[in-house]
Amino acid sequence: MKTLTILALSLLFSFASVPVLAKDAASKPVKVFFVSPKDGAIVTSPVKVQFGLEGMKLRPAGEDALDKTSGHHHLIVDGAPFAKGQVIPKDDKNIHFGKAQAEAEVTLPPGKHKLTLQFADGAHLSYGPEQSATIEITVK
Ligand SMILES: [Cu+2]
Repeated sequence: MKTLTILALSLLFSFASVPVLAKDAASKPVKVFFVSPKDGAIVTSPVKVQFGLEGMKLRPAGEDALDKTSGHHHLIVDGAPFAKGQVIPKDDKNIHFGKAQAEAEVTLPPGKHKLTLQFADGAHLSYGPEQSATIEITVK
């Protein structure tokens, strides 16, 4: 009888946990990365840059500024990732892709450059270094 009760309870718990498990499986861990160019690549300007994203939704800036499951890409030229919650400035070195673009052509002077891809929310607040990627390329 005791065994049956335990069996019934474990069955109950396994069913109860199904929706939670299904939800976890659906939400992939967040990954921000460069599809191209590859780290260390030697390229010519303008450089075609392709942005990779997993576990977050790509969405135009301002659409839902408070949503923390979506955002847009930022390309930081010769800089560093922004701390979580920091507003990403908008200038020649901090390029926003507020139309939810997943690629861009970037004009860069010859030499070595550090490119950082930084994901941020609809209000341009950085999701922090854990949602960024940095590569070094050489422009011929
Ligand atoms: Cu932005």
